[in-house]
Amino acid sequence: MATERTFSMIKPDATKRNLTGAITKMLEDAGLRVVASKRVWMSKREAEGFYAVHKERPFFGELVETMTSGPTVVQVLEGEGAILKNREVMGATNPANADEGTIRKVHALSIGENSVHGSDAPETAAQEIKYWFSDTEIVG
Ligand code: DAT
Ligand code: MG
Repeated sequence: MATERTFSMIKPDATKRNLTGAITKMLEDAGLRVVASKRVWMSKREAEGFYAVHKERPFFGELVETMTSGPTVVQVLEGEGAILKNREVMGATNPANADEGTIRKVHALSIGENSVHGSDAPETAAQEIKYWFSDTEIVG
């Protein structure tokens, strides 16, 4: 499998509980390398743009409100098969369905406050990395 980059976010529910280090360690322990990282308190407009694919969903308002409720840590992760690997370490969207040992099983509070985001495909990974980072901010 090829070395890939994916986009990850540690969401406000997790930063508020001081879990940035604990979650980053779970990502690193899975073989992912943090090649870019910054803390941002996203605006409503940034959250709406980032999650535009979900704008017709009934939970969109709640999603934007949650994502703007505190600081987020946005990261680029690099590794073999990084996109799928990150999704595996994250666990299912609803923590009630997440496998043991996954970030969402261990740390998420609910389906809405589920602690982490990860890109789901090469196209979204490229788009999402570009949404938050310039090329010079990524140091492999
Ligand atoms: P994922 O974050 O696992 O890729 P997704 O892309 O389907 O999941 O949804 C994006 C986010 O929207 C998800 O992390 C939390 C929120 N969300 C999804 N379904 C929801 C629901 N039924 N109720 C509340 N929030 C939801
Ligand atoms: Mg998604």
